[in-house]
Amino acid sequence: MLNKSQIDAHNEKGLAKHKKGFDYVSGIIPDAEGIIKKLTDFQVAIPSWALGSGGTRFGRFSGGGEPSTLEEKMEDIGLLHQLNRSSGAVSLHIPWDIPTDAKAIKSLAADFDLKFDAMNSNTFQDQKDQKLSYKFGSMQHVDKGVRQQAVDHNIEVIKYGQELGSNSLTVWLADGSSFPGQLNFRNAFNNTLESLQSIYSALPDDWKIFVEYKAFEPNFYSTTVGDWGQSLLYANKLGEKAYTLVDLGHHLPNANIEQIVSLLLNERKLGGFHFNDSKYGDDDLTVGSIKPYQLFLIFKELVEGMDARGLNHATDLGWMIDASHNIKDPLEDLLQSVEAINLAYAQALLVDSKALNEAQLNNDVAGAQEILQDAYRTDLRPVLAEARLREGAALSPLGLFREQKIRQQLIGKRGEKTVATGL
Ligand code: AFD
Ligand code: MN
Ligand code: MN
Repeated sequence: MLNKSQIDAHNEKGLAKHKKGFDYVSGIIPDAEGIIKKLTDFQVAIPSWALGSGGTRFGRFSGGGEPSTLEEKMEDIGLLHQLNRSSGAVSLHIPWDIPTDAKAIKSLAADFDLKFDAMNSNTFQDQKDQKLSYKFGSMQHVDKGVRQQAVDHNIEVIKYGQELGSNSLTVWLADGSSFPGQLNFRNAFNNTLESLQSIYSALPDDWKIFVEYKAFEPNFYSTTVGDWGQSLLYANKLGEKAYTLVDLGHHLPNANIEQIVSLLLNERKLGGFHFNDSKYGDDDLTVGSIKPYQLFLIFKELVEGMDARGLNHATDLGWMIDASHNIKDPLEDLLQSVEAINLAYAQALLVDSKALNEAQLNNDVAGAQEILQDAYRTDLRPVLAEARLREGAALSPLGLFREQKIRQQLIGKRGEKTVATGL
C-alpha cells in the first residue's frame, strides 16, 4: 500500500500542469462539476482472475510478483483503488478464489474500501475432485446428473457471495458443440433453461442473475448462450431478477454493440457489463486500446438508456472489467482500462442530448455526427484527473505506480515465480 504523503508528493509535482489543463477544459464545457460528481460515484469491479498474467493455448509468460492468495489479490485491487479511487469493487470467480474465511476477507475488503460485485461460477472446467465431467457441457448436458452438479455449484457460489455481501451471480457457460450433429439445439436450450430455473429459484430475493453470452470458443460450431437474443430469451423466461450481461469481446466481428445495449436497456434487461477490447474475437485486450470510438458510442447509449429508464448509473448495473494480460503488467493494464472506461463515460456525459434529439427529429445527419464527435474529441483527461485529485488518488495512477516501482516491490515480497489462479 502507498501512504498518503507519497500520493501527495506525486500530485504536488504535477499540479501546475494539471491546473492549466483543467482550467481550460472546465471553461469550455457546460458542466465539469456534474461530470466530476458522476465519475466519483462510478466504480468498476476488478475480476479476481485478472491480477496475474494470462496466457494463450500456446503458452503463458509470468510477469513476477503475482498474487498467489485471495488476500494478495485483494491487496492488489486495494492498491489500484488507492491509485484511482475508481476500482472499489471485486468480482470473484469460484472455485479459483474461494473465500474460506469469509469474515476475514470481508474485513480486508473494508480496510481497502472494496465491495463485492457479481460472483462468477465455473462450469467450464473440470476441478480436481469433481465427480462428473463438463467435457460435453454443463447445464445443457444430456445427463441429468451433470446438470444437477452444475446447478449445485452455482447455488454454492451464491452462498459464498451472500457471506461477502455480493448480490449478483454471473453465469457464463461454455456449453455448445464443436461439430454439426453433435447436439440437438432445442434439447440443449431446454436443458439449459431448466438448469437456470433451478438456480433462479434458489436466488435470494435481493439478488440478480446475469446470463452472459458469447459467440464462440471453446466450442466452435454452436454455443448454447451464443448471442444477446439467446441470453434475452433465457432472461425473459426466468423472470424479473434475470438479466443479460454484455461482454464487449463476445460478439461476432463488427456487431453493433451500442444498438444491442440500447435495446436491452429499453427492455429493462441489461444487468451487467464486462469491459475489454478486441480486434478479432474474445481477445480480452485493454479497454479502449483498439476501438475507443466504439466504446464512446456504447457509453453514449448506456447513459441515454439508463437516464430514460431512471437508473442510477453507479449502482443499478454491474460494471466489471474482464480482461487477460498476456504481455503487460496486469496492474498497469487494469489502470489503463479503468482510465479508458472513465474517459468514455465522461465523454458520453458531455453529449448534448437535447441538440442531438433535435438533429434526429430534423433528419440532420451531419449535425448529429458533429454533436457526437464534438463530445468525443474534447480532451476530458484533466476532468478525470481532477476527480481523482479531489478523492485523494493520484493525478497519474500509472505514473505513480512506476515512480514507486511497485511491481519491483511486489516481486521482492512475493517472488518471481508466483502464479495467480485464473485462466
Ligand atoms: C469467459 C467469459 C467470462 C468468464 C471468463 C473466465 O468472458 O466472463 O468468467 O472467460 O475467465 O470468456
Ligand atoms: Mn466475460
Ligand atoms: Mn470472455
